Amino acid sequence: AAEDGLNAWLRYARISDAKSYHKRLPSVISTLNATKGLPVHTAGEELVAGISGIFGKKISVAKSVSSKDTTVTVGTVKAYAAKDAKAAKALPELIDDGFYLKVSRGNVLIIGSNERGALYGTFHYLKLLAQGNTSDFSLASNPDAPVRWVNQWDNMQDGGTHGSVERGYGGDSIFFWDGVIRSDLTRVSQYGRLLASIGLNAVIANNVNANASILTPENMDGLARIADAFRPWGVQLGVALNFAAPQLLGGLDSFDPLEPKVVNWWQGISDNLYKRIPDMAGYLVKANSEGQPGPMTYNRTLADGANMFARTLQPYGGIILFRAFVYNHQTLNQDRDWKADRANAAVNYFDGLDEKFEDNVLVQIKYGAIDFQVREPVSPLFSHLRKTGVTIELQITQEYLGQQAHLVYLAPMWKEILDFDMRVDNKTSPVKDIVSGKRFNRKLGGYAGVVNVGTNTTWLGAHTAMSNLYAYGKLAWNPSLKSEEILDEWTRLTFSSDRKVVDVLRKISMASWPAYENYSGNLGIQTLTDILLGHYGPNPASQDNNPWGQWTRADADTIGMDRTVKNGTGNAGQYPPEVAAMYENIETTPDNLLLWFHHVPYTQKLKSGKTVIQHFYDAHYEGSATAQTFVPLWKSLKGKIDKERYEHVLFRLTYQAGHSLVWRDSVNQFYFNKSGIPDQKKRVGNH
Ligand code: GCW
Repeated sequence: AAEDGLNAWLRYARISDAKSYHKRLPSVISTLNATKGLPVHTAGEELVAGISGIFGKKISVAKSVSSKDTTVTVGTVKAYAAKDAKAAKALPELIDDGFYLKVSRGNVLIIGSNERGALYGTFHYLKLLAQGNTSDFSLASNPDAPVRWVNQWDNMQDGGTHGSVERGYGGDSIFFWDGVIRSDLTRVSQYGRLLASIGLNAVIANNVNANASILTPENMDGLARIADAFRPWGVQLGVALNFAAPQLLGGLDSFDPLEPKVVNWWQGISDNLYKRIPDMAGYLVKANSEGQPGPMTYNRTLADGANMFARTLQPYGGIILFRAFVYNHQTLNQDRDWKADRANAAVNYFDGLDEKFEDNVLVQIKYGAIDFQVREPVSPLFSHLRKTGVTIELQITQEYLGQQAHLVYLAPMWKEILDFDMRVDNKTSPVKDIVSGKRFNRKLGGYAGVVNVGTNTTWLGAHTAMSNLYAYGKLAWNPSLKSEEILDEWTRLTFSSDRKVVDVLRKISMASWPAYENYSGNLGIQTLTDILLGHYGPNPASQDNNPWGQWTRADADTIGMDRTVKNGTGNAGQYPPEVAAMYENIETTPDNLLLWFHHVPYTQKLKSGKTVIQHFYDAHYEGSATAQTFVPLWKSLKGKIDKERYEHVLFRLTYQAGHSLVWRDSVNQFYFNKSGIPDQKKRVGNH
């Protein structure tokens, strides 16, 4: 049963009435130019496993195919053209990683623009089969953006614990143990399979808070083994770097990015990595943030720092993702400075650098200006970088969102962000088109998802949390998909196609983000979690009076951050004019971001007519009441899901229901104590 977790949505579970499908299925597989260890070959193996698992039909990869056989043909455009130039010419237009798939009376054609695309098409076909769909159709599918990466925050070593994962809630690292790369990388290969099946194409395995020791010769050899484990799945490996490595590891007396000896040192690192991993994806760098070293130590700009790495990658075609999450958590001062604002940091640091980056630098921007809160406006930086490619950083691991102990389906939140119209130059500018590169005509761009799977056989610590990984991959490929359709597909593949199972998971999942927002922190006040201790559980008091900058500025009468230009931190003014005007004005700021942008009395009226404080009370009751409904809904599925996964999910949902009450009462009591304003419905306070 551990297999159910490990295979996630790729279980290839036997379908009912399996035999009745046999005559509509291909009888033989033909792979064009397959090389062992590369994706087209993998595609052949996956077809064998899938068709045997789902239907109990044994088919195999044939050397030669006779015209009597119904055949599934898999390969690249190039290999297909060598076989049949005319047919290849007639294919629809495919870009990198794209595929064409045609099913016609048992004959199936899967042609990828490259090897990876062929594998993606194969998974697409197998997912249809697993849902009992064998109908004829044809489809050309191209990714919305070329960069569809995963960031893992796995530590090389961590003070005595062996292979921990920062903000990971699914066990130890699958990559590292005791400061080196694990000898058994079976789980890495299984991970690669899951990632390929949802179109993700590269992984940074080590934490952005990077340990310089990742670059020892021994560890570079280990990284090459990780790359080997991923390669059959078309997943490339990249490396997170510690900016001070020339000093920490190389023994130089400096890590100044403009010093020739430092540049040479890094060139040597890139050369050595590419010698071992010729298809390495590139680098990820966090610099001058939260205590990490960076170019500003030497009065150099962030662009000077990013470009140093970029140039060492250019001979090899690699790219660098350079994070925009730059702020100094030691200098922010709430008490003395009404205008201090962590949300302003990224734009302040990056403005003026737009023209300065090398072409293979992408600036990686968290979706909001602070840090993966339950609701944030889109980071204003997306509208400032026009010449520079960007990636949007989304967080699959639920750091502030219940740490996989709460079910929170995140696709609806991500979609609000991706669909948000920035109105750059007063023109339609949805974030998804800025990210993909379409809006500003940039070639490179895309997605980076912080996933943080671990050795737990559920990967993320909870079966249901995997819908977020699934949705992340699907949206990175096509951000216009609907949250519901992604979820339903995931449910059918993971649990069952039974109507009731699909309905219940949809009900719970679609209600889960609004519920979590309601019981954890609404009106844009952020997730009111414990800032200092692990970001878990309620602790509204911990938000303020510390330099972390996730402030609420709550006192006895008022609450919220004044981010207006006229009287506050000026953050609203970092947005393009139409959006800035909307946020500057209380009347036009949506209720759900009111306290993000404005400092108001608890008695301030919302558009709903309620006061802020009454909304707090009511929302916390509503959200936790919704969480109570998840348990009976799930129980109605008893007998429709295998016992082990049924019990596992039930345990978590029961816990969530209880913990939502803790959230409700702690937050409500806290604001009652502060404001002294009674709940109109007499639930909160001393009765
Ligand atoms: O929110 C913070 C997290 C850190 C993380 C950091 C970052 C990897 O709490 O754990 O460090 O963001 O994104 O760099």
